[in-house]
Amino acid sequence: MLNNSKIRKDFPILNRQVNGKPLVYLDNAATSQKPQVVIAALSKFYQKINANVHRGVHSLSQEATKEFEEARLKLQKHFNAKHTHEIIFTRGTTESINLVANGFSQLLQKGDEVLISQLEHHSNIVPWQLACEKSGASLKVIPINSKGEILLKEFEQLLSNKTKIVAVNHISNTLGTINPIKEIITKAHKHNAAVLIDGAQATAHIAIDVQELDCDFYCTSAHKMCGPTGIGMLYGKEEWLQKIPPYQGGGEMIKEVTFEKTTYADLPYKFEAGTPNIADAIAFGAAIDYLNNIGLDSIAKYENELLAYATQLISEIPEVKIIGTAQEKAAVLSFIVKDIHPFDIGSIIDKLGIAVRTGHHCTQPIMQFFDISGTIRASFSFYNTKEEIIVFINALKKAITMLC
Ligand code: C6P
Repeated sequence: MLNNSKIRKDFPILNRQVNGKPLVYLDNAATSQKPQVVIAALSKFYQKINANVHRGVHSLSQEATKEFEEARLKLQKHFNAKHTHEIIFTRGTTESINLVANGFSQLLQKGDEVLISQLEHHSNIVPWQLACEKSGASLKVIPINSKGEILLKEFEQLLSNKTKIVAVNHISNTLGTINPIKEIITKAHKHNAAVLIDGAQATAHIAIDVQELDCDFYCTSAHKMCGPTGIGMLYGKEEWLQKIPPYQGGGEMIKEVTFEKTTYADLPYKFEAGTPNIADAIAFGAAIDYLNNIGLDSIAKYENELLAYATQLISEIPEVKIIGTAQEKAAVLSFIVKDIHPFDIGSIIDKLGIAVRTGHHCTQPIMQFFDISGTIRASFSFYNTKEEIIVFINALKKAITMLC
């Protein structure tokens, strides 16, 4: 059982007021709040350990290097990668996907196909459009149904020996749909296509085992997992990371440089040009420890209860229509209110201390599918409470009375 009132004390920000009201933070899909242990890991690094990594013979640099590489080891263990060098530190999911798409742009040829789904975040669309533009490959889109679920039959029909990579999200940030990625990976592999999973919305809610999934790439951002912004992870199978060319050039990613030719460093450094985001990588490790101490299974169970509760209460409001009603859903509740602009609802409830996201959520193709301009999105975390959901629902009712 998750001890929610104890957990809330770990998050200093949850004590603050916004617009004179206690903060009710329901924008967890955008970014999560940070527990004190993560804040402390950051400040400890700068107060006691700060030095560049992999460069100095001096003790401080060696200490910083040790902590930085220990964070990589934590990620390897947490995601069950086979090798530590399969974990690349990036700025976040967006950079992880760009790294792979940029690499693939040099492997793809005219006639090849890249498959993504209608459910993707712009971060898992635009890099592939760029890769297709560069290489002459074509981008194909797996359709969804009116609940916001990927159509697996249509996916199978799109797969062929032309498919070189399938890139789909694990959980939709806009609808909360949990995609059947294991099935998608198995089917894609039958056609020898690589699979990239955009796990930005999944890793704070579901325990991920990349070997069990057998995905070729898995991407996430620390800031969605109670960790800092500006740091994330690309997991890649060793053979793929060997195959794709470096993403950026600079220090750290080289073996030998002459004006005639440069040879690249071994994995993972081939993909980590320049001074890395050392403090944030270490704090990412602290965030993973924190989540594991609570337990991802308990987190998922508790968040599912919050989602069911909020869904039940919001369904009783006649003006509300939920967008995204997949069978398998994470704690994301997107909805519209008649023809009222989502921004207007968001602004009114913000005055009451409630933080939700409004708009297209960087998924314009989902909005086009549902023929809407945007939604109001409440996304829940394990530090939210049923009482906060009641405050949110009451505020929403108030906004509806004002606007309808
Ligand atoms: N979604 C949201 O409010 P970055 O910005 O690189 O950390 O993550 C990008 C990203 C990629 N894929 C998915 C499924 C995501 O949800 C996100 C980030 C936030 O929904 C900010 S747009």
